[in-house]
Amino acid sequence: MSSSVILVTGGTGLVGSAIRHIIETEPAGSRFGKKPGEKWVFVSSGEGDLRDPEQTRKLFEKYKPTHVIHLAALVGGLFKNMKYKLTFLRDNILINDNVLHTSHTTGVKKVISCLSTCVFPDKVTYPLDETKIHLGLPHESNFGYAHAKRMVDVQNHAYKDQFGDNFTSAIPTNVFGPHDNFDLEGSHVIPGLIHKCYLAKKNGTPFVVMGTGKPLRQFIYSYDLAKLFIWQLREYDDVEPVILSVGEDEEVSIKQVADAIVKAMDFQGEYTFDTTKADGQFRKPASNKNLLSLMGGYEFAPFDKALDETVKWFLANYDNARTGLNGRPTGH
Ligand code: NAP
Ligand code: GFB
Repeated sequence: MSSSVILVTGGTGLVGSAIRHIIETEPAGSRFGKKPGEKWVFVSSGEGDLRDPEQTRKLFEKYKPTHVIHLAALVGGLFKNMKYKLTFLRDNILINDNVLHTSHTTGVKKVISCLSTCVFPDKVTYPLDETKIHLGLPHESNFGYAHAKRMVDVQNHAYKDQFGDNFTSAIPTNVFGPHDNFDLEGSHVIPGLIHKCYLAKKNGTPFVVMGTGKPLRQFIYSYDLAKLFIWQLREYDDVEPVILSVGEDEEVSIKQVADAIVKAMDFQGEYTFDTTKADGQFRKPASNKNLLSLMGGYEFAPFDKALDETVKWFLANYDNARTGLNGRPTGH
């Protein structure tokens, strides 16, 4: 990719910040490091609301990207998804259509969009693999977000079919790491529980986990996901999506996650489960066999070590993090 401009939409979020960290810290010229002639641009919604076609056009005119890693989205945990299904559907459809169509009209050489394992059907044989995206309805709790994300795979195939555009996508599992959204209501489980455990320790109140603690999830550390996106940008040119995930054998229960957070926070207080709250989808086990065969293998960070680093980052950056308690916006 001699002289190229890589635009990362959603460049200020959990995943975008991780890609920036890897590109800025990995040895230049290495597999995941910055290559000569590459200019990386990380943008926030402050530089352009991608729900608006005109603002999207202006952003592309300003940076003239040759490649796009499209991460920008309305993102949230189970409880926010359950509450705002239409907003998750419409905002993400608008953002994705504007980014893909502007990439097409401005001749972008490659776009990688970001889906999520919650796009897969809720009732299908496990493990989930890339061939099963459209084989049934997604889980009720997040059908708005899931259908908007599935549509990206349909759009990619249509742009490829009619115009030959090199638009593809990635399907990460649940992600965690520094710069996450730690808002108590809208966040995902790991940042939500880290924040709740922090407040329980600080205020001497019980640490309350939502639901039964039985659901199972796979969690990928944001810095690992960042490297996989850089690999996909440089070494993968197929329209078919790729699951970017730790292995199926890395599934953990929400209770195991909460136990690990209690340990990482050295919390000694009362620790309970509020079983009146929703569990959401019981599990969504995704296979990373395709990824590992394409990449020739990859060593993921151990979960406990990555969780410790995330807790340390949160404690060190509490005043400026997206906690929902300090005026920093935690999502649209
Ligand atoms: P995040 O931390 O909430 O960051 C979202 C990013 O998108 C921010 O940079 C935000 O800009 C930008 N954005 C939001 N609405 C926008 C708009 N209308 N116009 C322009 N920019 C907008 O999200 P994330 O967790 O990094 O997610 C990144 C991608 O990964 C998303 O596509 C998400 O669906 C996908 N994903 C996430 C997970 C997960 O567990 N987090 C799992 C699977 C897939 P501001 O900083 O200005 O708000
Ligand atoms: O991470 P999470 O919100 O997303 O929730 P999903 C995972 C599980 O954690 C659920 C439990 O079983 C929750 O009941 N949980 C326990 C909590 N305590 C908490 C808490 O304090 N906050 C949260 N958020 N959960 C999302 C989809 O599903 O996965 C999104 O809705 C997206 O669209 C995301 O795909 C990656 O894994 O259930």
